[in-house]
Amino acid sequence: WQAPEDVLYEDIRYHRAEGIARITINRPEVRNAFRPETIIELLDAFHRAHLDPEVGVVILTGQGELAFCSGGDQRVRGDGGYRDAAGTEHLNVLELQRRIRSLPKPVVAMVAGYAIGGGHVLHLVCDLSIAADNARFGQTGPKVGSFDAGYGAGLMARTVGLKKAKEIWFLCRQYDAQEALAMGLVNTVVPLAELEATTVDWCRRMLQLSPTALRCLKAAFNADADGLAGIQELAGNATGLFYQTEEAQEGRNAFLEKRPPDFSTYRRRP
Ligand code: 2NE
Repeated sequence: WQAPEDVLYEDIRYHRAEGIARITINRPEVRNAFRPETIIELLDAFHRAHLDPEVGVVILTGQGELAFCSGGDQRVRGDGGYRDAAGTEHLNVLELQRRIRSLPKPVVAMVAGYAIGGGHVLHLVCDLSIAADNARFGQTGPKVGSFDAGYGAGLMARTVGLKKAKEIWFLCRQYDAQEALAMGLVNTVVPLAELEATTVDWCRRMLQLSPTALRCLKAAFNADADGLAGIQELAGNATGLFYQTEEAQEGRNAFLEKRPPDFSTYRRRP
């Protein structure tokens, strides 16, 4: 048993219990739209979940039943990005997308209500998406003068196929949960009343599994789409595992003991 941990933020909530970190966008009055400060808090929360050895799985969700996230807060959109309180314009949600991808633990989007615009891309970059039957998905960029030509386009195409991805972006339609399931945009659809229980059940199942295997698999799934940064994630796991071998430790020990390394006992495996 671990003590629950709650961390105080303004725009989001962070709660950890039973190895699960739950990160909730808490701006229901704007359908959980994000402003730059929301993203700064989310970056911090995901970093916290990354570093916490007690956390094995992360849930990203929105407060309430009406929305997961409706994307960038249009009220603070300036001419070159989203304005923070000091007037600086940001597109820092892109950094958050990368952080979710590079977090070496599964991230599950728990979606009730709208996942729209930049909020839709946020669920897309999560490893798994569990949708309530009231969930609605879509991009609005071309309607509101915006687009996401990074993961929003490329990962979308890898997820639902090129034709469907173009339809999503070119028509700016909304799709219900069953349509999203049919196109492979979400993993499952459950009644709204069962959303939380199902999500926690899926998380508990993953917590039973090898964390190293899940970590390496996540990096493997991301590697090609993420280019050298993706290969770096995957390769970093190999380095971390190699460091745990006597062979690697012989190199370190020899340096510290100021002697030549002796790798002669380590066999070349086929
Ligand atoms: C999300 C959606 C479909 C919900 O519709 P509905 O009918 O359920 O609610 P309603 O009345 O539209 O919204 C409730 C309140 O939330 C605000 C609304 O203005 C409204 O406020 P009041 O009238 O009550 O004062 N609200 C909702 N979304 C907001 C937003 N994103 N920013 C600020 N206020 C918002 C419907 O609300 C909708 O379509 N929302 C807009 C979705 C959208 O276009 N998002 C931006 C896409 S661009 C983006 O996210 C992006 C990007 O493309 C690239 C980089 C970074 C960001």
